[in-house]
Amino acid sequence: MTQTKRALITGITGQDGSYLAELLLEKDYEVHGIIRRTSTFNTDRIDHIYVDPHSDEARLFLHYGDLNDGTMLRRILEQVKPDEVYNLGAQSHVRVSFDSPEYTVDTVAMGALRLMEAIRDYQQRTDAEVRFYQAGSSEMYGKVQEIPQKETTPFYPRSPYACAKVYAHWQTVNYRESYNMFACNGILFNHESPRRGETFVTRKITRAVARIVAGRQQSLYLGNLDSKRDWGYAKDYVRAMWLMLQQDEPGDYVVATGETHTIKEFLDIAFNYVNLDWNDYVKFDPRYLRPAEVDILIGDPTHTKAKLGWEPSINFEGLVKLMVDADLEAIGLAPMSKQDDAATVRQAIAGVMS
Ligand code: NDP
Ligand code: GDR
Repeated sequence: MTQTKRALITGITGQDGSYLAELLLEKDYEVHGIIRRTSTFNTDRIDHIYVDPHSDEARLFLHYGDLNDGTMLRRILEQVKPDEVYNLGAQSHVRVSFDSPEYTVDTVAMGALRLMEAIRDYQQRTDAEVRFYQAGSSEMYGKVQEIPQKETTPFYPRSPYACAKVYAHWQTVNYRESYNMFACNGILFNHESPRRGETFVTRKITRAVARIVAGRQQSLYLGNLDSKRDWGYAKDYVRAMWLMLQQDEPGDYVVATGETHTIKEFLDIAFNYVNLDWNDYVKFDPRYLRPAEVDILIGDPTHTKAKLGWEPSINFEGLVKLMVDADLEAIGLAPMSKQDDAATVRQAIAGVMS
């Protein structure tokens, strides 16, 4: 009989944490997540997989903790005794990191260090192997050095967030080389889903599309529409994280689609899908510009595909439509994919506008 594996996830309430928890439960893991204490519940993304821990069925357990609190991390590690740790927790908004650099760096850079130190001590004391995944980002590439970006492309971070991720990346390499830890860096390019936070540009757009269709919003304020991103689907990307920790040797992996698109192209598909023209709704607000922008990201996933056998399941257009459909449904409208013709949407708009 195989023994149940235990995984510990920081950032389990986030987009990726929720998909990863789902995937690991499907694979019969016992899943433990670190959540922050909040004055109201913020577990919406994982409520559907949560079972009362008093039940024999429970395989998902939540622990209060914070990446900024090393004592709690150590305590949770001792308690959970995980086989795998996925460090997904972060202040993950690039624009916000310019406003709040100290907090961002403390969570993203020092948080990763605190967690790795806790694992190092736990491993040394118990002799148990703990496999570690660090959520690295294409933002680390920042200012263009090479296109497409791959594992060997030099980093040139352009925000406090990206600098902190570079620190965490190199500490992960160091813990692997210094302490023989099974530590992997995923260098993940932008990945989106209906669970994407509402202030990231993709979800901001698809949510606005649904609200405009429902007559609840008239304008959408955005910043730079010319930057290019390599957008994939979050559900595919958490599969790559898991695969990294199942290999014989630890390593670093670029996870990307290999395609890049502007924000304008995203707007085109999202608004055209509901037969609207984004030029009629989108307005510029300089508040959403960054002091330094990352102009173009496009990843080369060749190594990851060959080594992990990983493939993305959905293309750019499919992703945008999936997100618009989910936001239409969330607001109580029929998704476009289930409508016979787009006239229904025009009727819906006419209905709510009249
Ligand atoms: P989200 O912003 O959706 O989720 C972030 C998670 O981190 C939330 O669960 C949040 O908790 C938690 N968190 C924030 N601060 C702390 C803290 N101090 N201590 C513990 N937990 C904390 O991010 P994603 O799911 O999109 O991304 C997951 C990881 O992958 C992040 O590290 C991100 O930087 C990285 N990444 C993401 C990419 C993407 O395109 N999505 C691409 C590359 C890397 P709470 O709910 O309480 O706020
Ligand atoms: P990013 O994602 O910074 O790439 O980081 P985001 O969606 O925030 O920005 C993408 C691009 O869109 C432009 N943009 C806007 N962005 C936001 N958020 N809001 C706007 O109104 C707006 N208008 C234009 C931005 O300038 C930028 O060029 C995401 C995060 O998930 C990180 O945690 C992760 O590491 C990287 O992806 C890979």
